[in-house]
Amino acid sequence: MLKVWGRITSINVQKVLWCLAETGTPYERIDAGLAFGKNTEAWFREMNPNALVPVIDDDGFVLWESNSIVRYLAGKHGMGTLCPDSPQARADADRWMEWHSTSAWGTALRIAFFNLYRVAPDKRDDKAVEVAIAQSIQHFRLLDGHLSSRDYVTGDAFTMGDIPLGCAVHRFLNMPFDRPSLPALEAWYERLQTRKGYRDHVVMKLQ
Ligand SMILES: N[C@@H](CCC(=O)N[C@@H](CS)C(=O)NCC(=O)O)C(=O)O
Repeated sequence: MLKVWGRITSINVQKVLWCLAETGTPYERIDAGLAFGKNTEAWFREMNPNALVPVIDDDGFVLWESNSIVRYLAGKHGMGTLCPDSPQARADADRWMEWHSTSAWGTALRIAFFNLYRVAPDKRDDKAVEVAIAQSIQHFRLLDGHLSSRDYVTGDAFTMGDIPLGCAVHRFLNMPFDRPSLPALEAWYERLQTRKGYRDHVVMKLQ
């Protein structure tokens, strides 16, 4: 059976678990990372030399990098739905996955989250948090504009393109800071919450 290493509070693990739920793929999850440890041990580094979660082992095929895992699972178990058939539609979904993961704002959201949830209050870099929040708002505003004329990031149907951004939007809308009203983004967040996999693996108290 497919194995997933990673703690459920990791946003990158959440992407994978949500994708597995969407495709109805059975799996075994093993806690790893932060308090659970394991990820810095030699046997784990043999799987992922970065010592990070998530990692999957699909019948001997070991893969790390959460977006690559989502693409792999969507291609294997969700061709024509999660992973669009046409090269153009697939590239469109891919584009939004990349936009989240490789842009400066994706990093900004991580900086804000890290400081607010992983750093003791007296050690927080408040200036960095302020800048990160401003950048995140600017980019979620862009996504809000994009979603004002479609239900999901690539159009009428839910695809793998919604997964990384869907995980990020839960954090963005639930972190303790003021943000402008972003109606299309909020409607999309509501729409995602009708999906069991999203509710089960992503919509949780931030910690
Ligand atoms: N680019 C990697 C980043 C993975 C990553 O940063 N994982 C974090 C959790 S979100 C991690 O393993 N941190 C160390 C830990 O949890 O101990 C991916 O998308 O999979």
